[in-house]
Amino acid sequence: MTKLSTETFSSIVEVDLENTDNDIDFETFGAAYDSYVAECSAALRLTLARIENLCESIERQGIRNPFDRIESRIKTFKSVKGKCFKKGYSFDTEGLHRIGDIAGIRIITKYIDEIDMVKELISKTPGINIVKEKDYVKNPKTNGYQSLHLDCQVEIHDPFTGSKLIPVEIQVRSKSMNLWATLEHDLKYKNPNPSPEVEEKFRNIGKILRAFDEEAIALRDYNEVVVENNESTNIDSIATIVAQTIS
Ligand code: 0O2
Repeated sequence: MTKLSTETFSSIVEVDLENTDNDIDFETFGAAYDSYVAECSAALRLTLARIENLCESIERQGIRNPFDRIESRIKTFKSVKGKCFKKGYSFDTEGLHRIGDIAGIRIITKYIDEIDMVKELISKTPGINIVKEKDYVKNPKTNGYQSLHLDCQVEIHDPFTGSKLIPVEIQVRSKSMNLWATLEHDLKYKNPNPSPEVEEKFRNIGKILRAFDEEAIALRDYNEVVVENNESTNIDSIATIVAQTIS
């Protein structure tokens, strides 16, 4: 049975604005954050439960489960303040509502071609509505960042305050893309302005990991098609065999 990981991930930018010269009322903003975060947490729990149900139904079908690991987090107040500052959003409820990733889920796949499978499965899951998609897998960012971002809306029901649509961001990426993003996250955290040489190295690592991801698919298909059919063959002819099998 699928066991959902309870791991959490942390935010990249945690700007501390408390000590800067400004007339922002952080106490009122903090109260608005606390009440909105309660709703975001409810939406996050609902979404995770729906993904868990989805994983169980995939396993009942006996098909390969593309969900290798699932992580989640609620954006900290410090990180929310940093994002409002960076984006020029107001430090109030309106500004909070413009941030689409206070509730965030990260889905890690083993193979790169499972990213679209996950998207397809989530799009068919009742109660999780994909409203916008940013595909940094097909169009990586200039720094080399790759990941599929699904901006979703999840309805929460409260007997006292009624129903509300809450944004939940789902990031889907392969293990290697996650490794890259984690390394870059750590670097940015320690050094927000890396040198052009370091940035170039990250772009190159991104390319190497992408090539690895493509090769991993070939190896997986080799195992599934050639080994399971008990055929002995040269690994160079895998592509031909796989193509023949698929067509
Ligand atoms: P954290 O650390 O996740 O809290 P918008 O364009 O306004 O709809 P947004 O949120 O500005 O959306 O941008 P986008 O493209 O959805 O990316 C937001 C999140 O993706 C980031 O959240 C990171 O989690 C991740 N991300 C995007 N670019 C990079 C990158 O270059 N490197 C790494 N390591 N992660 C990235 P936050 O809020 O920046 O931070």
